[in-house]
Amino acid sequence: MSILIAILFVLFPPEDKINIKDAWMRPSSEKMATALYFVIENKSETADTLFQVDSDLAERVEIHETYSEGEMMGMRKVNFIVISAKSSFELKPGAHHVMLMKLKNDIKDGDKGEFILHFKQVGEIKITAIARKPK
Ligand SMILES: [Cu+2]
Repeated sequence: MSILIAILFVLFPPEDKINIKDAWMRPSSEKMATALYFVIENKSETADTLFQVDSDLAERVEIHETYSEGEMMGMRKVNFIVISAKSSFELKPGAHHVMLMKLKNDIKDGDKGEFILHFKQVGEIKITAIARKPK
């Protein structure tokens, strides 16, 4: 039986339930802030929740949303992002993003940074983001 399972595993490797694509961040300077963006693909049959992001690049890391009230545009902290089953969610300029505050070093075009994303269902996912200007 276990041989059969092993063969099936080789023929049909389990797909990652959560897939992170196109991770990038804006170049910025020490002590300043910047934002991290990426696409979350949820291929599973259940919703998942991103509730924390860790990074050594900044003193503080928060998940933010952008809002507008009349003429006023701003951003504020949210505690989590829910990604519905079989759907994807894009963090992008003018919308949800991960805010990096009080950067420990300059981030220049082409620099890479590592982040750990914490999800309720799948746990930790480590990603690498590249610094570039918005397209
Ligand atoms: Cu922000």
